Amino acid sequence: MTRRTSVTASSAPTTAPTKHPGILAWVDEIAELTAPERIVWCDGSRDEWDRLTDELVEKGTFVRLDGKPNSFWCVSDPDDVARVEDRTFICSENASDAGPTNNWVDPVDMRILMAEHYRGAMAGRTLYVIAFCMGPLDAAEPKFGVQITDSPYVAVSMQIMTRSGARVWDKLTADTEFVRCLHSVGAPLHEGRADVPWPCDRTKYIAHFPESRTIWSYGSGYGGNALLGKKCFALRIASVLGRDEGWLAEHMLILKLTSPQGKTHYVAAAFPSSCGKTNLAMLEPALAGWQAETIGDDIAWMRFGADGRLYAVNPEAGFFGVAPGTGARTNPNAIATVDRGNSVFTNTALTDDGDVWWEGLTEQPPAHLTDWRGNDWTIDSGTPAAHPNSRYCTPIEQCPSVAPEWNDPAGVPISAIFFGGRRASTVPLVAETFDWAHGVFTASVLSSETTAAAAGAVGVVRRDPMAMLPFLGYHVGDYFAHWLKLGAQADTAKLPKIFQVNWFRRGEDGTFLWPGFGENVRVLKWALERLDGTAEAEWTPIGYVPSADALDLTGLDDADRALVGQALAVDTDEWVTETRSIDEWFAGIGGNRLPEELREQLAALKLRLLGS
Ligand code: GTP
Ligand code: SPV
Ligand code: MN
Repeated sequence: MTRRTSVTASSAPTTAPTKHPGILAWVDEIAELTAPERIVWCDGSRDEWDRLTDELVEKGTFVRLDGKPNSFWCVSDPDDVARVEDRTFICSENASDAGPTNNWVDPVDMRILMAEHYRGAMAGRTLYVIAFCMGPLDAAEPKFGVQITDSPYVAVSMQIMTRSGARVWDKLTADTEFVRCLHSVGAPLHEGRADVPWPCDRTKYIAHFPESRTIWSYGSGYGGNALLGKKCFALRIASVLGRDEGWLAEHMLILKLTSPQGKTHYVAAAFPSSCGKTNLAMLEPALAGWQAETIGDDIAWMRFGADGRLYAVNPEAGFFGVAPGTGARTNPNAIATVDRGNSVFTNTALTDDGDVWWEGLTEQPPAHLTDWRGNDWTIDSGTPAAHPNSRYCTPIEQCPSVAPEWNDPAGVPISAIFFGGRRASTVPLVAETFDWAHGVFTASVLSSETTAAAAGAVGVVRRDPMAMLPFLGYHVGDYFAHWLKLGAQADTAKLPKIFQVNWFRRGEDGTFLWPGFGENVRVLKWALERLDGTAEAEWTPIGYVPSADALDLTGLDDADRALVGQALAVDTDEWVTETRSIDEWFAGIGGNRLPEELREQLAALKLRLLGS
């Protein structure tokens, strides 16, 4: 085992910037277990960023880009490109609290199992200690985390994605509560062993201990598995905090919309991974006079305010966005954000002049690229140059469409919530649910085709309730009950209206029926007009859909216009088939934890379908 020392050749801070006894004891304990060569306490400074990125370049993990200031390209191990849902565990004390949608292992067994993997795992490496805060630092009750990691890639990415460093250390008093986030790539550098650009282990565990607010991640360096503030803390652990404290942690974007008349609304939208949140959050409206501003693109924490309205904050400080499909036409705000630099690109392609490229960035690829596997690439290669789940990591403050209130600790009041997925058939472009309970039902049966954001098959339809299937920290039936209860306690008139959307319905030729992206503002406009009671709608068994000419199609291409009717259609036969699959989904949740109200909602839907 390599000896641990507190001396280092670099200028990295090796003395603890905190007197928090819990943090000091925990770091000692983990260092004892994992045996790193040195410990570095991260201060979140520009000096630290420069030191770490220089080290990553020297190691061959990062390539400094010529095309963007202070930006880096890297490729992962080809087997470490996405979240690993089958290796993700909710280790609640009782198996039944993890529910039927999560993998469960007894917490004591898991600790023993993982401790064996962690033993000596950081040999030859640096243990970084990162203090971070999810949400605004001046929130009434800021939510802190401390991540231990042996990955400088993670340390750099956490600087972008969270509020971290000295400003957080300064806030941690001796008794501040924090979520313990332990991460190792699981690749010890024993004496004489050479490092690789992307160390990781074939065996991976992403484990959550909800009762002790602890996360143990082992074996992967990929975003959602390794940047523990994100899905592990801000969704899985936070959903448990929200259950206990009466709020919601959701896989949602937050968007500010201002009409040509100057009326502002904030909306939230939940779509499964790689189904359009970032793009809607940065939308460039196709309708003249509308303004869209970004508050968050992936996670929303929502609680009812003293005035009875539901307020949302973005707990993150950066975007970890899907690169493919992002171009000047589809998402100019994302392109402008990364063009300002200070960004990390993972598993995209590299151009010969030192910039990044991915499918959809430009219509024509450059003549020659280095692909995400590090190989020469030309159009004749027959494989994608960028991995379909390649990502950019970039600060939210650089986004030209960022709303000034993105960092407001009070959050923003939500007028409408949209739930959507990728469905080639059945689900119409938009439908307004009848009320909160029907909206919760609709969200509880949300479904989508799987994407490259998680390892495994792509394109398989599955239920993804509230777009939270992979991110729930507790029993899905209890989660539905929590949603219903919050609505029942609230003032009905102040509850957000709930809508279902589908940008991904396809025609018989297999192409999308709706142009999407900036054109989605037409759907948002109709929804906001429904709040004011000014837009026409038709009753269908699944909710209200826009009447023939209620969607504003001004300026829409004739070819697209011709398909809107098909995109909006609600087909009774398709929905009857859908209810059979919903039957199976509900049956799998188990009778005693599925709220009766949702069972009644399903029965009511079946009756409406029978009568239509
Ligand atoms: P995560 O970061 O994985 O949670 O994903 P996300 O929900 O933020 O998805 P994102 O906005 O990154 O979109 C994923 C993919 O869907 C990208 O390739 C987009 O180009 C594509 N996409 C987004 N919005 C639309 C749309 O309105 N229509 C179509 N056809 N594609 C879209
Ligand atoms: C997702 O998969 O939903 C993401 C990317 O937003 S990750 O942070 O890796 O989970
Ligand atoms: Mn996501």
